[in-house]
Amino acid sequence: MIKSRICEILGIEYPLFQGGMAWIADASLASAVSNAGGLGLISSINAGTEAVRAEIRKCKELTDKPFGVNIMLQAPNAGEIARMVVEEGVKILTTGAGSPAPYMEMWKEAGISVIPVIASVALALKVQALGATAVVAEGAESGGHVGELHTMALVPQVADAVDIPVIAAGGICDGRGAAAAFILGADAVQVGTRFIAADECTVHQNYKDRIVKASDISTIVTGKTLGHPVRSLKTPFSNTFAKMEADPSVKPEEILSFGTGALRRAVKEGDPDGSYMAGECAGMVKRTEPARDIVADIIGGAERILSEAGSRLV
Ligand code: TUI
Repeated sequence: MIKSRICEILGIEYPLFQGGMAWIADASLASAVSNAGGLGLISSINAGTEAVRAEIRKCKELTDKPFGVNIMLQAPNAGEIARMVVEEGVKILTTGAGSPAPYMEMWKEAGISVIPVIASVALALKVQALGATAVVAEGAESGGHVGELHTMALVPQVADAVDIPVIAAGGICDGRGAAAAFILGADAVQVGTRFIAADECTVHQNYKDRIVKASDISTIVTGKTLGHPVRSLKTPFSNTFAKMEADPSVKPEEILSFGTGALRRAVKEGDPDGSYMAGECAGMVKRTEPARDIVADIIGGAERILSEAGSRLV
């Protein structure tokens, strides 16, 4: 099976991260992915700092393999979470939606491997200089908060610019995407959307159903006018959100307050008027299945494709 330098650095079997999806990535999903040989990640976006602490403790019970926490840096409790993960002895962190600079010294002193999610070469270079262990280069095909560049152009430019390992994210869902990412210079891949359909993912069944039913054109990016572009499934919610953005008489605060709590309602209640964040590859997710099968399909598929690539192309 495929391995790369990141496997040795983090003590994982396969170069596959599970995205630390807000409200979605909990101990159940993260431990299942870690037990399958990938890197499971718990999201810091949950019902407060103590709820995240509880997920970390639960994950320690459910797996003896490495796992990490994704810290959403724009959250109001980001500082509190940053200290809590040190108290809990978390050894691997990814960060998203901002620069982790304010916390790097504290985390490095605690011996934590810090892997920021970045969407540009400039931030990749900055975090490398600050001592990041690796970077996740996340293209705008991904779900949730997105940058401007897409995976195909972002990953090779980041791989050329930094010496530390690069984990490719955005639009990767199966062995084909993973093989492509490795060829672009990535040392590993991060997959989010497909893991929403994992049996061990605890989201409401309506969320899973929507992912499995999605097509290639089922997602939309809203929030650009607010400076917070977010990719989600097209729903009555995203439709109204986009209409509010296009209407000059609607104030930004009104739009923000309309969006507040919408992701949590989708994840926990399956609310048809919620926000179903998902990446462009939702259309490729055909079924629910155990996390172990998803890991095996992506890694096994990439290995097969890479070994056959030479003969296919002559
Ligand atoms: O963070 C993500 N994806 C997310 S966070 C999230 S939570 C949320 N909830 C409700 C509404 C909106 C969001 C859902 N999805 N991905 C990692 C990521 N980070 N993508 C892009 C970036 C990024 C962008 C700009 C990282 C750094 C950056 O630069 C900031 C700087 O200071 O230079």
